Amino acid sequence: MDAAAKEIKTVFELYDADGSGYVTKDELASALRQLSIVKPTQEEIDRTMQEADVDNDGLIGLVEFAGWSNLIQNPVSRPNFFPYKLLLVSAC
Ligand SMILES: [Ca+2]
Repeated sequence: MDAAAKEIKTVFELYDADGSGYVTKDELASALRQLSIVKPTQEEIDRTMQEADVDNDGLIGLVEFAGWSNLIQNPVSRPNFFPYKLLLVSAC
C-alpha cells in the first residue's frame, strides 16, 4: 500500500466510526461536523453523500471514499465544492 492509499485509509477509518468497513450517512454527517472547520449544512451533507456514494447503496466503501478524496484534491474541477480538503488536511 503506498503512502497516499494509507492516508486515505486513515481518514476513512476516522469516518467509519463503528469500523464496519462502510461509512453510513450518519457517520459521514458526524465526522464532517466534528472535523470540519466550516460546519456543513444538512444540504451539503446530502450532496456529499450523493457525490461519494457512486453505486447508491447508502454506504460509502473504501473505494468510493478514495474516489471522493480524489475529487476533493482536485478542486479546480469543482469550484463550488465544499472545502473538505481542509478537513482531510486537519485529519492527517
Ligand atoms: Ca456505496
